[in-house]
Amino acid sequence: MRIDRIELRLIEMPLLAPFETSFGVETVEEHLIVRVDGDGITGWGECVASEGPWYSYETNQTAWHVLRDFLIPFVFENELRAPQDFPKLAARVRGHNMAKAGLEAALWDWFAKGQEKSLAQMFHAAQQIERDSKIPEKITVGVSVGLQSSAQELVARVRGFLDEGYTRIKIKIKPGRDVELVRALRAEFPHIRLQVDANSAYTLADTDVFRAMDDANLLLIEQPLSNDDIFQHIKLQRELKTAICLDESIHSADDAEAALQMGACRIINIKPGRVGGFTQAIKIHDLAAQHNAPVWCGGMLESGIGRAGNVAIASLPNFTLPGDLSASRRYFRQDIVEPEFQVDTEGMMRVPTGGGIGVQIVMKNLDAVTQSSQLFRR
Ligand code: OSB
Ligand code: MG
Repeated sequence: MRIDRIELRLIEMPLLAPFETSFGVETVEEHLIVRVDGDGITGWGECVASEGPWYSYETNQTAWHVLRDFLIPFVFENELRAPQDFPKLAARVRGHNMAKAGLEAALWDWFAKGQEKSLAQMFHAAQQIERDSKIPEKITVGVSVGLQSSAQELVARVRGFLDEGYTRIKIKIKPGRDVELVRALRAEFPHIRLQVDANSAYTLADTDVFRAMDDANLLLIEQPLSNDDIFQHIKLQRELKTAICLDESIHSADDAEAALQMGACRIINIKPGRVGGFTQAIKIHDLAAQHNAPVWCGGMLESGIGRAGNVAIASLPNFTLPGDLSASRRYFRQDIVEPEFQVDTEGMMRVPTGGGIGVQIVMKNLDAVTQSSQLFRR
């Protein structure tokens, strides 16, 4: 069992519609694809850093540098017996969780294919709670809707997604475009599962904004205050009935424990990329279960490669809230995997059952979106 070739690609996939958040607008999704080869098996992973350091400090350029100069050599200089061996080696690198997670994902796929198991089977075997839990055939998924030009436009967009079958809607908010949007949606759709995501755009001085939406029956308020903050979220959560959910602030199971134990949030958004990979994501899932805190899987507008891993991890038992896992068509004209991810009329998505990520890479589509690539050998 030995990996002797690793390839990095920078890909650019145009989004069907611009995605606007409190930190900016994206029109093209730029990610890194990691391919590992050895023993006749190929593993694939996606690194969810972006073109700019807006959501986190990582960019595709920092991820490429950290992968090329540090993380890829770790794989060539050591014998890995399981995917969980990689984060132990990678721990020597401080931070750069997205770079780590992209390579770890490719290793999980490679090991899973070697054992003829699906990623969902691998993750269920690795978790510590409910070891005998069954892998669901399908999971309930949601859609994350970016800021629109007006409240009416947002209502129309949301109606479209509800008509497609989605049963949980998340909207992005930013100062000046918040309570009004929640009110407009509640007037049209009083009973839908609705939540908001601020992407760190507010301060404690804005507490009244959140009080004003506290009676709107929201599932949660995601990352209202500063990225990396725990302390101020404790103060805000004390003022609200609605659960706070942390995204940007949680980089590890230790962060999750601090936040849950001290009451900074009641729910955690798990993004494998943000926490350094599936190994750490499973630890957070287990820890949250011990705290009776629900988790759900966040998204980074992934291609089908990253989406496959997210869907597999979202099949674990404590992922009790629908994730930001939408159909390939919600993002892109054409995905780079086959079959594409689809959502049925009940708002559910199938969990792949094939080996590893359980979807095939469409090489001509991948080649068409590749901007640059580099090959590394043991
Ligand atoms: O905060 O959850 C977020 C996309 C890019 C960066 C941050 C976030 C998001 C999303 C998109 O909300 C979710 C998806 O992939 O559909
Ligand atoms: Mg978020």
